[in-house]
Amino acid sequence: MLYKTIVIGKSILKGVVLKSTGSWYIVLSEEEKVLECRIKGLFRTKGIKTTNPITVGDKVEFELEDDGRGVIHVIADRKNYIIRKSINLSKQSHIIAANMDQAFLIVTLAMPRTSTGFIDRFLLTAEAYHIPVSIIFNKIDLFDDVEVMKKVDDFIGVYQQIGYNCYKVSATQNTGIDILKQLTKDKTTLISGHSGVGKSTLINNMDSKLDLRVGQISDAHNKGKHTTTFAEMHILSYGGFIIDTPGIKELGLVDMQKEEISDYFSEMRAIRNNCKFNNCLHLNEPKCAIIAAVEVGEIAVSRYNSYLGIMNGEELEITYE
Ligand SMILES: Nc1nc2c(ncn2[C@@H]2O[C@H](COP(=O)(O)OP(=O)(O)O)[C@@H](O)[C@H]2O)c(=O)[nH]1
Ligand SMILES: [Mg+2]
Ligand SMILES: [Zn+2]
Repeated sequence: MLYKTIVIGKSILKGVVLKSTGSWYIVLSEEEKVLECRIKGLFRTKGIKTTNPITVGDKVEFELEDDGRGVIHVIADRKNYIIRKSINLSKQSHIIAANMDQAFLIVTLAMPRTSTGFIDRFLLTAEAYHIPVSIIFNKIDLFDDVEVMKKVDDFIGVYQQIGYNCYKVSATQNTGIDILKQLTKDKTTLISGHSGVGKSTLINNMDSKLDLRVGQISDAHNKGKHTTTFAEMHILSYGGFIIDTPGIKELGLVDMQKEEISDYFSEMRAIRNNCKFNNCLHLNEPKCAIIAAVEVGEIAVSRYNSYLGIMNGEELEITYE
């Protein structure tokens, strides 16, 4: 009698990466099990040198090993991703997260103050990656004075006017949290913003099942203490995912030409065809529609200054972190 060796094919499972801990990845399988996985083979991201082959939000296929852990062998094409430039000279980028439906930029106008330069760079990056952004102004409880609130509203008005949805919230007073729950339900949402703006506090309030570590702001320098180091995707108990990011110093732009930059400022994109020269960089060219719009107040001076800063290749100075 002939015996054949029967190899039982291991079943292929699908899941999404919740967290990376260096060589291990925490994956949520379609069966809603949280598993540890490692990778097999080389994975490269086209066009950029990255320090991490797999990122939070990646959709993967894996096989289960006998010890109950998985081996990832396929990463699905990414719908989008967002990167952070490396701080050293290796020119490598770190992919922060992939496959987002939207991003929330959490902004505070005090404790710590988020600069327009930072906001505008974030918006530019998100535009370039086609990620819709809502701007969440947190800590509005700090502005109980009518005069001060008027300044806050003027600031917000700049972004509303150019088409960004803006929300005023207070994580500590539970103001505006319900709308954030509605917006995030059944979506994958990247939460970004400097350390100390209240990202973790907000996420904890949106879903009481979550218990993220909340840092402290040191009174001495209004400094946001760095308590989160890696991006992590949290499962919302009411449906959807939240990606909490470390305090991002600056998002990296991949391969953006100077001529393209005004395309990612939505209010500039709308009128740039009215410039006299079709290769106008809107710096000091004659009959530039964008400079004219800044002069009559149709484009905010702060936005144009951010544009100039980016065109001049200025590194954004962030005084906290
Ligand atoms: N006044 C005020 N403080 C807040 C609010 N949200 C968060 N904080 C405080 O800001 C600090 C930083 O919060 P955290 O959630 O750790 O910020 P993260 O670094 O962005 O995650 C903590 O001391 C929070 O209690 C808010 O709406 N109002
Ligand atoms: Mg945090
Ligand atoms: Zn122009």
